[in-house]
Formats: sequence, structure tokens, C-alpha cells
Amino acid sequence: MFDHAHYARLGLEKTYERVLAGTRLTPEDGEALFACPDIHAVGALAFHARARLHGDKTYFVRNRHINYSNVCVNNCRFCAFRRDTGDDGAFTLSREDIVARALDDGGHPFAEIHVVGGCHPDLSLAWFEEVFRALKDVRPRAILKAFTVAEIHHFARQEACGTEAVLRRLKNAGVAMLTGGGAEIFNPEVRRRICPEKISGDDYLRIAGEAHGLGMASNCSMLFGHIESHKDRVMHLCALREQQDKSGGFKCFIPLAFQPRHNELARELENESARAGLQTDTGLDRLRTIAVARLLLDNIPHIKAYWVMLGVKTAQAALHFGADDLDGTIMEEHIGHMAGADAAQALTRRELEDMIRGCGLTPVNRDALFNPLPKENFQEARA
Ligand code: V47
Repeated sequence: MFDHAHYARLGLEKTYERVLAGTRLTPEDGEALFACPDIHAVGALAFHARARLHGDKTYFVRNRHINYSNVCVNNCRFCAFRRDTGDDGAFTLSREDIVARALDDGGHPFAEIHVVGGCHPDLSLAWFEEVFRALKDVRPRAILKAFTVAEIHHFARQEACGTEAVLRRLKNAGVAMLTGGGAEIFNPEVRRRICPEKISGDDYLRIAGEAHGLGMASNCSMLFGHIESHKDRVMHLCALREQQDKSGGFKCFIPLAFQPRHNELARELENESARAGLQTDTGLDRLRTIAVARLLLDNIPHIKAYWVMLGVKTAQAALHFGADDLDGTIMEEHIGHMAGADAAQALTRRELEDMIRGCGLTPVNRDALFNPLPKENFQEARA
């Protein structure tokens, strides 16, 4: 790392001291890190924080994403995936299709099954309970991670009950964890412009807290690189940190880099002539955001370099800017790809391990809850 004098020259003397002492950074530290002209100095602090937590361990998971439908009652302006019922390209999988996808694992069960697909107008909570029980029947050891808190809110409305009651039913049906999506940016002004129908940031945090209170884990996220300011990002991260102080169940933070194709928000940004004052979407901005997240989120253990949205190469670089997780094999991804992500649809376990070793780090095969998994036989180890 650079020395004290270097950080003092950058005006980051106190931030440097706090990182070295392992004490909490302030929102002002976060903003100063965004403003710092020396990206290496920011990255070095984040790598220090990441190494203190995880050494050179870098996590990945053999997982499968299953998108049950793209029909959604919300109309988030950044989303290229959603459709209305009856639109061209609208789809809804049957229970049998969903189970078949979970079984399509070459005989080596996925450690995580990740099920998302938006707030469907007709599919009921009871239907999903049956789906999850069927998945648990065929793959009892896989950890089921499903829905964002936005869907929990949607089911509560549909069922005219509280969100905690929905969470209890899902937990009883075998769901161990919620996915991190749906957080976007908490600033209500930005939220109104990018996802006007979606639950508020306060509701996002409240429902995540309820899940944690019931012993369910969840991830959390931030959609960045569109119309939000650096201050919005810092405030968003601090709100997640505050919630984590209260409820403690966030396992991992996922910085989701905005994919600017085939969605309304992207068209608006393209057409906007006066873009002065907005950040441009550069690889360095992505790396810096990951670094600031690692430094501010002192109570969230893991930071994900989600290779689908970052691209494989930037995800590798992110492992040296504070991230310690690459997510997983995925197998089939639509949300990012429909919005322009140009990464592959799937990576093999071997590719993930090679990516990590290629960065001089040590791969750790994990489950959805970040428990390291024992070494399997050679054949499975390469699948
Ligand atoms: O909720 C939608 C975001 C999320 C775009 O929990 C977009 O482990 C960028 O949450 N550009 C879904 N992002 C993905 C997600 C996720 C992915 C991997 C792992 C986990 C986890 C969660 O993607 C949505 C939304 O926030 N999104 N459109 C877009 N154009």
C-alpha cells in the first residue's frame, strides 16, 4: 500500500488512518474516495480491507439461475427483461420446466438454485410454494435462493397479508435466502425516475430486516452508473450498513453495473444532450464503486464481482479492488444479457477457478450462504 504521506497529499489522511485502524468510515470518507484522482490509492485501501477479512480467498459457487417468467407488473425503466402478458417474447415456465432446469446439472447438483423473475400478475404464492417444495424434493441439498424483497411485497398485496407472513410461508417451503436485487438506488428522487412503481428504499430495508429476523439470509445490491450521483451511491451504501447493524443478515453486496441497451432509461440517457455532471460509465468507475463499497460496508462480509454485469475481465480486476466473490456458473442469464451484457451465459467451474488463480488468488467453492464446500472427487471438481 502507499504510505501515510501519499494519502495526506490526496487529502485522505484520516480515511487512511481509519482503514488501517479498522474503524468505521464516514459518508464524507466515501465521497472523498469517489473524488480522489488516484484510483490506485483507493484500490489499495479496498484490497487491504478485503485481505484483512478474507486473505487471498476468493469465492465462487456452482449455481443455476432460473427465471420463471419475464411478465412483471412493475415497469422499471432500466429493465430490458420485463414484458406484459401477451407481449412478443413474454414467457412463463411451468413447474415441470423449472424442476427440469434444476435437474439439468450433469449429475452434480448445484449448490445454489437462484429463482427470480419479477412480480407476476397471476402466479400465486401457493404456486411458488409448490415449486419450491418440488425443487427441494429433487435437490434436497441445494440452497434455494429466491425472489427479491420487491416480490415479497407483491405477494403480501396479492394475499392481503403482511410481508412477514409471506416470508414465513416461503421459509417453510424451503427458501433459505432472498436474492439481493431490487435495491436500485434508495434516493427517492432517483427512484421515482428509474422505477416509479417499485417499493421504496425504506420498504426494501424493512422487509430485508424481517427476513433476517426470521433467520433467512439475504444479499443486497445497488444499481449504479445511470442518473445517480456519487453522493447517492454513498448514502445508499450507508443505509445498507445501518440496516445491517440492526438485523445482520446480509451476506453479500452486489454492485450492479447498469447495462445500457434495449431499455427506456438507456434511451433517455443517450438522447440527453446535457450529460455534464453525470458520471460516464467507465471500467474505472466500476472498480472505484466496488472499492468504496468494500470500505464503507464494514459489516457486510462479502462483495460480489458479478461477472455477468461487469464483464469477465473487469470482474477479475475487481478482485484486486475489494471484491472477494465471483458468483458462479449461472448457466442461463437473461436480465443482464437482454440489457446488453456481453459476457458468456455460463462459466464452468474450471473457468471460474482459473480466473481466480490467474489473479494470484485462491478459489474457494462455496454454497449460497458462503459456507466453503468440501473437496469433491476429481470429476465433479472439473464440472
Ligand atoms: O433486481 C435490471 C438489476 C437485478 C438492469 O443475490 C439491471 O446473489 C444492470 O439481483 N443493468 C437482478 N442491472 C440481478 C440480481 C442478482 C444477480 C446475481 C446475484 C444476485 C444475488 C442477485 O438486476 C435487478 C436489477 O437491480 N438490473 N436491469 C440493467 N439494465
